[in-house]
Amino acid sequence: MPTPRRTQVAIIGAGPSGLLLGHLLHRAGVDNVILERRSAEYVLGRIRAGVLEQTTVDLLEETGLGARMRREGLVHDGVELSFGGARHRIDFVALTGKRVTVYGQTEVTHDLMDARRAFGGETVYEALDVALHDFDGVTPRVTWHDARGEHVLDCDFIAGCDGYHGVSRAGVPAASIETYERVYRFGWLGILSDTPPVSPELIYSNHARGFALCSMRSPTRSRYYIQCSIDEHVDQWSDDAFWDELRRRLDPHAAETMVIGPSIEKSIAPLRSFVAEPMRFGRLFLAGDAAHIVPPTGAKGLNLAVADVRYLANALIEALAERSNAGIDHYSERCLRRVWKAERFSWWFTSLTHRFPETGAIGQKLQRAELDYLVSSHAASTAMAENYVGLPFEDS
Ligand code: FAS
Ligand code: PHB
Repeated sequence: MPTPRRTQVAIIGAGPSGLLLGHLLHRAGVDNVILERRSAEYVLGRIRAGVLEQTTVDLLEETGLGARMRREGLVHDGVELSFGGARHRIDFVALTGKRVTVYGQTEVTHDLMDARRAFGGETVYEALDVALHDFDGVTPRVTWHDARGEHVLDCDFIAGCDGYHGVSRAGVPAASIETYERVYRFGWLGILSDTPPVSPELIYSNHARGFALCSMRSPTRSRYYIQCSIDEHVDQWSDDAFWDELRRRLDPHAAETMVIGPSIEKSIAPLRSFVAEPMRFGRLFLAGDAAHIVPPTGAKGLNLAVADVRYLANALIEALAERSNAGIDHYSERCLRRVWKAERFSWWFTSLTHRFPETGAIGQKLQRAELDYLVSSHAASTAMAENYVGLPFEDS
């Protein structure tokens, strides 16, 4: 067996959760190593989230990651809901005093990678067969192999930041974990195109043919989604077929003014609501998609991951620097309070905007009634807005 190396925190996964945790720990002088199954190029090639809550923006700014986001991020004061052939604006600033920032997850990941490279943080890419050992004791260990051979890493703590399909949650004994899951019978067909966005703010559309979302990455790059059947394959959708279907699901003005062009990325994402409880197992802590998944309708996935990592970094720093276990003992309970509120909002907003054929004609009528109420009631609009812009952190 190779000679074991040692670090304080072994982080599994170099997505936004793992990279941000490594960044926050490094800033506090906590040594950490990240193990990532894929290459850096592969990680950057995944097109994911687009909307950052104010709390996420503030954390990135406070920790030296805000320069490019300030330059290139698009600050939005509201969103539009499209139904019945018309658009209705939800004014975040008037209702909550807060905004959101459109800045793609790819860019956040890029900034995190650049920061890690600048401080010389170690990320092992293409680390294969990562395995977690003895995290229920006091000497956790991680093993893997790569092009250089077999590796052993001893550590004080392991952070499972390896997403829904990762090895960390899978390594927890079934008797120690409870999971809650709802799989939706549809997916999101997403397209990225170098075309100007159809509207300066996002448009969420409830239409008899199905949900559609108009988003963006910059003034010259758009991101669009349409609800599709989960058993469809992306190869079944030509660009022309996508643009035709998208325009049929939007109000006449958007449909007529939309600039279309060739897709530079096109993929189908499944939708699910998923939570694993608890999020801590001895010296193993789950964060981000490794512990929970939300349907992307509420733009919560990435923001929830950031909130977990903020709590986890503070807890591990307290345990390692101040020898206090208060933070790690409360980590799971503190994260799950926020997680379940985001799960509820994401489920509610998905239920309100998507087609559910099994609910029949009355289902559409009830959705329309709730949408009419939502846009005409200050209380209902405020409730939607304060969840969308992000609930405050609970540090008690
Ligand atoms: P990630 O899944 O991003 O990262 C986990 C990392 O761990 C990956 O790099 C993976 O390669 C690595 N890994 C996995 N197994 C490993 C192993 N055994 N060993 C080592 N490494 C391993 N959220 C939104 O808000 N809006 C959206 O539109 C949106 N769209 C999405 C589309 C898709 C297809 C998916 C899957 C998610 C989407 N999300 C969206 C949610 C997404 O943004 C996540 O919330 C975000 O990526 C969470 O980041 P991480 O927790 O770091 O998980
Ligand atoms: C995106 O721009 O990718 C995006 C925006 C809002 C969502 C989901 C995805 O709710």
